[in-house]
Amino acid sequence: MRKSIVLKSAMLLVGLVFFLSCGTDKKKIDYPKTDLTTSALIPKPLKMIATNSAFGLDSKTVIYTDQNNNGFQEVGDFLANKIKTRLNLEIPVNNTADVSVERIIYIHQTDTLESDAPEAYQLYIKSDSILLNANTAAGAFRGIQTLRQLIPEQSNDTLSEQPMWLIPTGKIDDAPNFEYRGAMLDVARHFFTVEEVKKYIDILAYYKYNAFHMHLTDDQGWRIEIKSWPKLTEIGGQTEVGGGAGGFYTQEEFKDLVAYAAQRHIQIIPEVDMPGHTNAASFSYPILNGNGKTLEAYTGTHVGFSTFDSRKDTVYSFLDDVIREIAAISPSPYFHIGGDESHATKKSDYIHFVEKVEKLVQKHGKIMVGWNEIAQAKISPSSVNQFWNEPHNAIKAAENGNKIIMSPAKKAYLDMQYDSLSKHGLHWAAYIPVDDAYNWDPESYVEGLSKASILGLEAPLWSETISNSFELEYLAFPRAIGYAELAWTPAELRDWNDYKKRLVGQVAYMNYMDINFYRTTLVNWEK
Ligand code: TNX
Repeated sequence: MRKSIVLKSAMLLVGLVFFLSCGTDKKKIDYPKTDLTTSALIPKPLKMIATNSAFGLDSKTVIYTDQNNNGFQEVGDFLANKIKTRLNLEIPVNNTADVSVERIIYIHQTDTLESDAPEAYQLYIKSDSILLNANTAAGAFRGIQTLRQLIPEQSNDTLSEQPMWLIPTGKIDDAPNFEYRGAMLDVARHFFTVEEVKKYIDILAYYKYNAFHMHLTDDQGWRIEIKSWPKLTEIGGQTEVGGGAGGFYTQEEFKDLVAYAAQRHIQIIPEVDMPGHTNAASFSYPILNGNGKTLEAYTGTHVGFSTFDSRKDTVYSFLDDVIREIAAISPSPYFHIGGDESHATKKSDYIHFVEKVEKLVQKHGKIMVGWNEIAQAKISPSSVNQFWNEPHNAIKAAENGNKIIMSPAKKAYLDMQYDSLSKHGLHWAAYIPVDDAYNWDPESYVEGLSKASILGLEAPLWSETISNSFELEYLAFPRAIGYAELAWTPAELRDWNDYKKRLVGQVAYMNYMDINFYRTTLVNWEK
């Protein structure tokens, strides 16, 4: 079966190449000299070789993909779609009807790459063809982001009768350093609409992120519909920091977000934060409350005052329902239980709670993820620990066999201000200017933590001080672009001065996407 698919693809390719070489009216184009290795690619690929000519992307270009129901066709469609909206250029996908074809982009499944990482890819860019090889559709998808970044803003209108965008020729061999490359958005402190979330996901995809963690609940709001406990959103969804209207996602809307992300080969990891950070839940259903105090809606920014009653069976019946309903609409293998800053929960209650909730998460077929405090409990080695502030808990978790997601607040928190003049953000962990955000190594940040224990990197964006895309983007960009490189590119290939230049190369995209990025003076944006 497999062999016949490979054979079919190979024959198609041979046919295409033959077809191209037979084109009688094919013009020889005198491409200008290029240098692939100086392209403004972020994350920087593992290996690049320049062959100094160009591929002319124009209306005589077509995309072909494997058509074996393996997701490659969708990747081709995605590329064609982006080319259409960005360049106003219509490129057919897997449609051989048009005989004036002169150049092809062929997106091909192969098992012959140097790397067997699912997201590895290889790009051969020649004058009349681009061959993108990948192990999986996810790899092909990462590869087309590289290709998108290679398409210049301006077309060259002198080389042919129609506009032509020149892509430098050469070879790229690429694979990610970490399998988990995430960003988190807190939609609980302030609500973000489906459209706002989609815009963020779209930008993250361009920089090869593959995980989007949604902090769906906190003291100030509950943002996901739970059909068996409707007051969570009827009451708990109606508040946010500062007294605004809040909001929530229906399960249909959440599924829509999951599908949108999946189309970009990004998984959405849902987080229900507990046993602390639960005022909105307990205010909706007071039976859950464990802090003994009178409940009120909370619209401030303090943490650590709320807790579920970890000794009450009802709490676990409730969580069984919540986790079941979310797990049913969430294809990610992970379910995040929060577990941070439970200052109002007695330590013994906290441990009891985490151990019981881990069982519920597993019962619904998911791997538990929690903030670094969960290492205090006795949890299974398969669970994942997200390091934010306590290295000893990350080390303890690693010793227990847990994988670690690196999110050190002092380096990776997107809600930290750039400096004391920053319009939005907090600074309890640090000020994080754009160079500091880039100049550290997730692999050696926690002494004694080996690479084998690190699942990857995640950049959290807490939303106490931001409430819309404009403010979100001010904090996230350009730093989130740097974190994409820290997660993808190995340390020995990273260099701030080189990165800075490539970051300037992102301005065209950021302007096109209308991203309100922070114009740090550390970077010469004018160049
Ligand atoms: C700490 S980091 C928190 C959040 C806040 C954030 C603000 C973590 C696991 N908990 O509740 O929003 O600081 O920077």
